[in-house]
Amino acid sequence: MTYLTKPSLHHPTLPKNRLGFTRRDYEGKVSTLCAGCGHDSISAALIQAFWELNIQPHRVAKLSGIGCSSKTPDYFLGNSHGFNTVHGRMPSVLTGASLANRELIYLGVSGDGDSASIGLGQFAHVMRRGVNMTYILENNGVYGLTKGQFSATADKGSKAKRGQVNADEPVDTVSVALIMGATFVARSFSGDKRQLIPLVKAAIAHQGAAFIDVISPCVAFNNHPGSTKSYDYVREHNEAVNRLDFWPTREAITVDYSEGDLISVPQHDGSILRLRKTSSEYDPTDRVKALEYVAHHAAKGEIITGLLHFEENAEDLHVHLNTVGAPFNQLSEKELCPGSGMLEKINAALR
Ligand SMILES: Cc1ncc(C[n+]2csc(CCOP(=O)(O)OP(=O)(O)O)c2C)c(N)n1
Ligand code: SF4
Ligand SMILES: [Mg+2]
Repeated sequence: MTYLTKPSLHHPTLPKNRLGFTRRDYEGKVSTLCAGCGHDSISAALIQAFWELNIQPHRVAKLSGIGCSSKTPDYFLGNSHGFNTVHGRMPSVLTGASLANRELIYLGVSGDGDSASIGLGQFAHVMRRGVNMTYILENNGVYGLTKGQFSATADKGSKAKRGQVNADEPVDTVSVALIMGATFVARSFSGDKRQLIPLVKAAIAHQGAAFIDVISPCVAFNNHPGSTKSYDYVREHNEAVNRLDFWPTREAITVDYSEGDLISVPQHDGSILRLRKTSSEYDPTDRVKALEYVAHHAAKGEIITGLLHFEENAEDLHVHLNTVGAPFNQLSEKELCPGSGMLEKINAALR
């Protein structure tokens, strides 16, 4: 047996969201990952975020590539649509699905091996095209599923479990996303759910390419002294530049911060992000400065986390392409195949 289905019994006193669902309704199968794997904490954060946002599970489409990280969509949102693609190809399959039906909420889940090596090209293009999605990269610096080889995000000088030292420069996926024009870019840590859950909620509300690089230690192959992706290392070197709070429209804002430290950002759906700055010099609206800040602190061995960049009035691929609003499966044959006359017209316009 390769997976275990969870029993569907519900305790009557479990808290329910506005739709009447408990957190159990957002869970999936029993995880087969190693006990303590950071990826399981990310699945738990996703369950919590979707439950708190009162999103009907059938409105979500989860897509992934390969690796332990890409297995995780089986462990949350069991009542959603899912597509486990092949190595590094999740972004193009997700782009196609999004173009065919913009009414679903798209969640891409990937690993550092999946996204930063064979999938680097697809990762870059899905960011620059502004595909409306939340892209979660579960970053442990190794190929966990194939027994712990260094991945392209492993830091130069980082030590493998058996002592080999990584000589290659790392691919910093946050910097790639920033350079490629992603309109929501964040970094977080699987061990910090207070930071991760609001970031996920805000990314889902964002209209455009939202990217969260989540450092997610691999307890089997990359959690030893000398690794820069271990629980201890990340806890010691984590510098959060801000803390986020997220309010769906219908809820009153109850927390009060001093105005100097606060940025309020309305989202396209009317929800509000509130960013409490923990670093007075950090401005998440300035893409170039964000790049510089992340690189400057990485050189000192610091891992900068929080909402690193956002564009308030972001546009997505549908706006860029002026696509039709209705999902393709709701269009008639006449609308989908307008006939040879129309094809001739298009061809004539291209001559
Ligand atoms: C085309 C292709 N090449 C190689 C593999 C072998 N492979 C399986 S998982 C994996 C690495 C996954 O690493 P990562 O994305 O970091 O996921 P993790 O297991 O660390 O979460 C590789 C190379 C594959 N499945 N397909
Ligand atoms: S091998 Fe590493 S990444 Fe894979 S489940 Fe185990 S701890 Fe997680
Ligand atoms: Mg990995």
